[in-house]
Amino acid sequence: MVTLLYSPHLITRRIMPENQEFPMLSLSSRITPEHLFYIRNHFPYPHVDMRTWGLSIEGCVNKPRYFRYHELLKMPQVTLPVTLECVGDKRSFFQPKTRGEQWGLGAISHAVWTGVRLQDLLLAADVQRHAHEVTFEGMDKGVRTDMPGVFSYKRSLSLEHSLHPDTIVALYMNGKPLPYRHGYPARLIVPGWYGMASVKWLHRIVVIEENFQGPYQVVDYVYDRKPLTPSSPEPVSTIRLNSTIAEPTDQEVLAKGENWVWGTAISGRDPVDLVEISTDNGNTWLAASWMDQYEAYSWRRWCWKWRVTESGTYDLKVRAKDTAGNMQSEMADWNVKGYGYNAIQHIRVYVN
Ligand SMILES: Nc1nc2c(c(=O)[nH]1)N[C@H]1C(S)=C(S)[C@@H](COP(=O)(O)O)O[C@H]1N2
Ligand SMILES: [Mo]
Repeated sequence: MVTLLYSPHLITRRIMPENQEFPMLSLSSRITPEHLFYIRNHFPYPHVDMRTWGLSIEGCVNKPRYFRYHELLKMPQVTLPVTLECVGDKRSFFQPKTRGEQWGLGAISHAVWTGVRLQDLLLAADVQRHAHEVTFEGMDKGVRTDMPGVFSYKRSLSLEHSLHPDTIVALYMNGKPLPYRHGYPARLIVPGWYGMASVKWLHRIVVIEENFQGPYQVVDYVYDRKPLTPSSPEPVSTIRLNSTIAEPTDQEVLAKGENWVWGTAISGRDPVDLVEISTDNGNTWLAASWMDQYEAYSWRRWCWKWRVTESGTYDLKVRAKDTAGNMQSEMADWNVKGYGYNAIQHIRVYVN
């Protein structure tokens, strides 16, 4: 059984379990090719045996169901482009440092996902009236350092969100069956939310009457800002407004003349409608151009032609604005687990 796949094209942040990020420098197409798509695992890869695999729908339902893979493939399919971003993306930029994988810029990637609406599966199981949440269990499991026991990777969503037409059980990524590392044979895709919601190697869906209290729901993936006085911390949900310079990279040396600055912008809330670049450490800003159309749930590439006539040291910054008037800020929203870093990115380049 393969337990480690280890792509040489990615930047490794942890070997076991395997955690690797997309090198933002390799951004060329809007869609991230499979071999460059970031990988975020809590546990070793699970063993998947397709002779016995099925997706069960249980709990507060009148008709418990068990869908075999070929049955899911035959159901009506929807296709959605969705950017996945780990909420730990850019964690290494937090000051003071926080624990966890020290992700740089690339715990984020974009793919086109095809699969079955979760709604269709839940309707087929006939959800009972008193249902409140839906839990999603992956086949991977392991131990934690903070509590005894063996845990599956398991998350929940509200019933309402589970019935949203864009919440899907994906079977394909970029037109091919889901790669094993990305959750084959089936994974949840929760568009607009940070990646932890999109449970890979999905095999059991349980409809429940209460609030799910598993550790990947209430211990991890909450913005914990006051470790000493925990006042019901806010759960992580949608992707925050963010923008990233893919090229040039920090500390790079450029030649005088025309240089392209380019990268991505994203928000899981209101659409991003402006990206601005500064080459003087934030004193003046100029609008970048879009390389991609707006598409819901998707990052958008931008570019900016920089004509540099004088050699020297330049402090470049990028910031995004959304249609609701929000703008990225200079200060990161520091929290204990290092989640949701979206402060304005700052790089230094040297022009010779
Ligand atoms: N079963 C399972 N699903 C999971 C995880 C996991 O460890 N196990 N990690 C989650 C997290 S934190 C992220 S960011 C995304 C990463 O998806 P990817 O590895 O396909 O990029 O998967 C989510 N789904
Ligand atoms: Mo994540």
